[in-house]
Amino acid sequence: MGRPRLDRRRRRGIRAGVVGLGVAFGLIGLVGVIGSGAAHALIFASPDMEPAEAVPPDFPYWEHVTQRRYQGPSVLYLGGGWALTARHVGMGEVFLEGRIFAPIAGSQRTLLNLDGSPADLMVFEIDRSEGDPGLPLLPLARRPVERGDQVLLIGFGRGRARVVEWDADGTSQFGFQWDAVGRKRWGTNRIDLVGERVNQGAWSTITIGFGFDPPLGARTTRYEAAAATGDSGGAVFVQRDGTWELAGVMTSVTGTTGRPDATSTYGDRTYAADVAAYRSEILRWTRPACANEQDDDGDEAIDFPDDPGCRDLEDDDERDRTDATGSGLTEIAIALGLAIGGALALVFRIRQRGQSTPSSTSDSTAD
Ligand SMILES: [Ca+2]
Ligand SMILES: [Ca+2]
Ligand SMILES: [Ca+2]
Repeated sequence: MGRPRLDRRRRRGIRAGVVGLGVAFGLIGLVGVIGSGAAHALIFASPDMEPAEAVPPDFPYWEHVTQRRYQGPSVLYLGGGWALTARHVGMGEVFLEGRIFAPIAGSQRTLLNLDGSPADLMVFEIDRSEGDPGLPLLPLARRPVERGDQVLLIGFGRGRARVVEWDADGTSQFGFQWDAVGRKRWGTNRIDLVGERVNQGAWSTITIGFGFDPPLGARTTRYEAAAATGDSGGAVFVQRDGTWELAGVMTSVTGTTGRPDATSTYGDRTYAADVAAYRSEILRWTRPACANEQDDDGDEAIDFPDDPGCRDLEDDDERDRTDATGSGLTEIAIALGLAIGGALALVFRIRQRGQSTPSSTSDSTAD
């Protein structure tokens, strides 16, 4: 990770943070995958704020959060053969249900903002020719989270190693140095800001963000955590009406200057791409016709189970069997129309001939 800057220089700070989260330390993250892992992904506000359970209770999408095979940052499986991650993570082989799935060359799409500029967010398709991971479609948040919403974070980032202290303008500061390995863990936080545009090089991303609060703070959550290297591409989930929805994809962190590299401190902020802002484009690229929330066949019924042409959510054609028969009828009707046209033409020709024959007969008679 480069040197983060203060908020006034947030853009530079975010750029530096992004490199740290996803790419520069990615190879070290792989060590964490192989290693025996006493470590924790995400940085927790205190050791007793780390969850005891390996998987969040009553959470159905744990397996959808996975990682790239080689560089180790996080990748989200959307179901239906498509993966979502930060653009700076990029596409690659991913682990799902204990197997490795290769990406399909040329399938990657960088998601765009309404003004056409690219965001730090991308989708790519995985090769399922040797079997489907068998995971359901991941629900995507329809509306952005709001300030104060509690969120669940899941990523493959580095964990918290030791406390480090440094001097900043004459006052002693402390933080938590990141360990050398990444591992899949979960934590919580509370949304502090929404709709902030984060610019990083060529990418401009609509984000949601949350601060890293100390234990016992007024806004501190039970498993308060911040992102670290390797959490790029990791998930931010929100629960609404009993359903978990993907609300964000973690992309970057910002913090104050002067700290040692690879260190988190209270007040740091984690940013995630706002999934609600990119939802329609994600659906357009990644969802079959029966799950894309569009009326693809113009019968005013949308998707499974409302459109009777949809066998299931993975069906890529909203036209149903009746429609297929209908097209058969259309062909028959066209054929009949041609036949009728031919008959009419024939009758016409006969009548022409019939008319002309007497006249010619008449003529010839006249001859
Ligand atoms: Ca549809
Ligand atoms: Ca339809
Ligand atoms: Ca239909």
